[in-house]
Amino acid sequence: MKSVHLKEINSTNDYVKKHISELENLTFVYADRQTSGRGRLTRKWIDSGEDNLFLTIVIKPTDDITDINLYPNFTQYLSVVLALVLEENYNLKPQIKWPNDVLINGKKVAGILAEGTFDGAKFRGMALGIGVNLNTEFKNLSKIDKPATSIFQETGLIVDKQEFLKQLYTKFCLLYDSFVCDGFKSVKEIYISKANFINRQLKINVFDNIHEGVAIGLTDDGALRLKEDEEINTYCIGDIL
Ligand code: BT5
Repeated sequence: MKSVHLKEINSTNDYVKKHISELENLTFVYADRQTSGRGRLTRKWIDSGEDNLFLTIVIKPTDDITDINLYPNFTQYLSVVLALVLEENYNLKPQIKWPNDVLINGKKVAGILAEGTFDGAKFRGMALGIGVNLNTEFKNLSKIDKPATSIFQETGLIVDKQEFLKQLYTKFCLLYDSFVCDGFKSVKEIYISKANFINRQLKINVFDNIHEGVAIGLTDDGALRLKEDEEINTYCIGDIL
């Protein structure tokens, strides 16, 4: 595994964006402490201690990625990879909440944030960030503003961070070639088998516009198909409320 281990950093995504030219594709950059972890928009990612994971995977443009439309799907790809790791190694039943939150028993165990980096108009690469609550205890989970959990909270087992990183890296690489070749379609079936929103009445927020309907499925590109009254609309970005 190509990796960079940092003691403390503001954000592993910022580190990767800053150092993108010297970092190799698929390097795993992780930090023990993250002082300004970010979520989407202006949201924050809470660091509840160094026995949790703050990781950014370096994705660079390579010859095997021929379709630039693949990049937005990396977050959904990573949510599937993580869900499989949780299921196969920790005997958990993870759920995926569109587009890429991973939950256990309805509580968020991980968040994913991808950010592109450009030189003018030239795409230099992507910082594919993920925070996973490995060992957060209940008293710290309860300080988070939305329902949150950790692997430790769900299993009672202390998670070895190095072991977890290895499991994530192995699964990420195992499914990578078919993902690069076929895109979201290659993991769509697994994603849907873990999706907790299909056939449910939902409200989604898309750039501060609320849409309401029944989630009837996903497109081959990972966009949500929402039946609103008699219309079916597809959304490639948004938040389930
Ligand atoms: C995310 O945003 O869930 C993406 C989080 C990505 C974090 C990683 S850590 C490594 C890398 N470096 C960074 O700076 N970021 C990435 P979003 O969908 O916007 O959700 C953010 C919301 O999740 C917050 O507003 C809280 O409600 C909740 N939250 C924050 N910290 C949490 C935690 N530790 N566990 C569970 N939920 C949390």
